[in-house]
Amino acid sequence: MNLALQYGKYGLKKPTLLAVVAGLIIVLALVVLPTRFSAKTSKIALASTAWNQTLGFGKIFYISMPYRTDRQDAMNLLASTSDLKITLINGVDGDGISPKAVPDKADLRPSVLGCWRAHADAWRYVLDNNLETALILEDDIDWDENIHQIFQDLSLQMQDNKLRLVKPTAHERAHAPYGLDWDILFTGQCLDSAHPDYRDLVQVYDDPSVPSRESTQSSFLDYMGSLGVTGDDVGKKRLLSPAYGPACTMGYAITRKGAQRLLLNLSYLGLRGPVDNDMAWTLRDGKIRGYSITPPLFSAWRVGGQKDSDIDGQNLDQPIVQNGNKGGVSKNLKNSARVAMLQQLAMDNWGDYEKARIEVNIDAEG
Ligand SMILES: *[C@@H]1O[C@H](CO)[C@@H](O)[C@H](O)[C@H]1NC(C)=O
Ligand SMILES: CC(=O)N[C@H]1CO[C@H](CO)[C@@H](O)[C@@H]1O
Repeated sequence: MNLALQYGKYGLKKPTLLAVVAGLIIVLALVVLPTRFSAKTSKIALASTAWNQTLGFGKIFYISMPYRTDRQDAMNLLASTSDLKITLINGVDGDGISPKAVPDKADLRPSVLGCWRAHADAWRYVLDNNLETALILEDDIDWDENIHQIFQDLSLQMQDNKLRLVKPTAHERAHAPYGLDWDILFTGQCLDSAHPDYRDLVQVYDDPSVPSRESTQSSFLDYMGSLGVTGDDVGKKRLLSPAYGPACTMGYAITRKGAQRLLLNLSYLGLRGPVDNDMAWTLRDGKIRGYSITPPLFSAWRVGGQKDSDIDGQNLDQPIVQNGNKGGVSKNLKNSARVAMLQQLAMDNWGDYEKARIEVNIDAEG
């Protein structure tokens, strides 16, 4: 029996079989591998926009009362040491808002109303300036010194994440480091809760900058536990999950669509409570799509005393703590950028001259 006959049993001639195998190898080498490879490299290239001065967002805003020049100094200084460009949105004095301009149903203290107004101004700016995304921060916060790397890792997770309902569009693949399938992305909440029926919707990923268990607030440990992240994973993993009950607005990003939905439900149609509460109610109602990052990436910097709040009765009964910024603390961060900044800018000018002088003398003697 010759070979040709043997292959003939399977309806193939030897040369044909070889050609098919060779063809498959060539197709794999020329088409499949490079496409997969280039999809991966373009994902990485897009994620690397997190290294630009606005972390890959259209703009970074921070909200600050005009009179809190101390906090504005601090935010500009901190941003500069992290290579970030931040744009001031003026905080609003609620007493100055005309009753005619107060949204329907809003029955809020002036300071709480003013807080809502400043956030609404930021949403408006996004529409007015045709931004696709913006990150909105408050003026009393801290972040990790590896903020760019943290956002690059987040971008790699978000570009094609498993919470998405539709595949990313060509535009998103080319230009949107965090995708555009969400309205609001909570990156600086002070607590959150998961939708009881959707606990399977969570993307868990490694991040070397995650704070240890000891540095993580118990509300976040509880939240992570409710989504199955416990034990040794605490202190190693971050979670991307649907926002359902977030509180606080120390840092969140919005898309253009998000700015529209917020202005619709939290201005045009009325306002049911403080801005963060109404955001959470709107998320629960399912009228807006949000994601949360846990542990969060922005955290309050607390110095103690009166300076810590411009909202809660302005804490005027409390003293002004001297040495506040030097003794301040923030939670949920592994490497506080405010602490790192002191190191980064520290110097010993005369000590340096002294060392140089000693070296010159040693050289001269040698
Ligand atoms: C950073 O990248 C984003 C996304 O490409 C872009 O919209 C933004 O303008 C960039 N920021 C700066 C300061 O170049
Ligand atoms: C203030 C206001 O009207 N908010 C609305 C936001 O959307 C939900 C769901 O449609 C309504 O129930 C709220 O009343």
